[in-house]
Amino acid sequence: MKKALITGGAGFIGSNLADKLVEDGYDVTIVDDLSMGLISNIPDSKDIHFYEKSITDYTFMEKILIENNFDYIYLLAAIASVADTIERPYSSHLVNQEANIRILEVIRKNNLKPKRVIFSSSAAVYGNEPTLPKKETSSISPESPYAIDKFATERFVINYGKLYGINTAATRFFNVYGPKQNPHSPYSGVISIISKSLKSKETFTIFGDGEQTRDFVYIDDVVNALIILSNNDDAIHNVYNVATGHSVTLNEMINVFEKISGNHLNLKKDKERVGDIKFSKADVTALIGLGYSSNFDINDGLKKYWESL
Ligand code: UD2
Repeated sequence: MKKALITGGAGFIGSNLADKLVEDGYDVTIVDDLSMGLISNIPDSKDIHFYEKSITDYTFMEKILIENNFDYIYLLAAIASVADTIERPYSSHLVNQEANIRILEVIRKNNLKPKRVIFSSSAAVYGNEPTLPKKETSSISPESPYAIDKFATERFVINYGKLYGINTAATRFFNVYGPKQNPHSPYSGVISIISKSLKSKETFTIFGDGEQTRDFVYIDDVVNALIILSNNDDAIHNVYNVATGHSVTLNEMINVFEKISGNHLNLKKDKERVGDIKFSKADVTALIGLGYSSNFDINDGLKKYWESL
């Protein structure tokens, strides 16, 4: 039985990945301190082993890594809110960077040989530099502590791989949406916030004119991308945008969502969010080269998401 570790496995992306790995017959260990994740996200299965621990508990992490000798390691635990990292740059750094490097150190010093270690980086690394679409080779401009830690850790992960012979890879997620994204956090993705407003008839606040664009990618595409990166050796020591390669404006997305749900969204406008990126879109040619295709455009993704709710 293949053994996988998912840090942040009670979170949005991690728990969806856990669902898929369990379905595919993996033995899955989840480490999550439940600071953002929810225990209810974790699939109920005898093949899941859940530890309510922070990845900054180095003694625990070392023990679990050595004892289990995982085949696949998914580094998804993070302080995922950009705003939160601006409030507490050092304590978030300890999670978003330091703890991940400690994991790499345990792997290096104990000569562990996982088939893959995948770190989740972010489109945030591209910052406000306006050239689109973003390729993995585009210039980067990490501006928040979040983006700086994501970029630096991504480099550590890739180069630890090259220097010490570890099979590492990294993803740069664009705007991921789908089931299990916690809509109650003010920093949650805009689509989950809108879904909550559509259901409860609460007013949704749109920041700016709604003409900002995003490359919204459905969670099933993201999980599929993680599986491809796990199984295709060409992915080793490379970083990949994970997105659809298409973008829509917020206004367009809201239109589609209203049609699908059959509900009207009560809207109010507020000023543009400080530091908001106006336009975003990924080039996913590199990931397509590994066999990926995005199966959910915004229409299909929102439909599946709404049905799941
Ligand atoms: C995404 C990531 C963030 C970081 C960033 C890098 C998510 C949830 N966040 O931020 O972690 O990687 O990309 O660029 O994926 N909006 C509203 N009303 C709301 C909430 C949001 O109008 O109540 C707008 C917001 O101002 C932005 C757009 O919707 O223009 C998308 O916001 P978001 O928070 O979902 O994602 P983003 O792209 O700011």
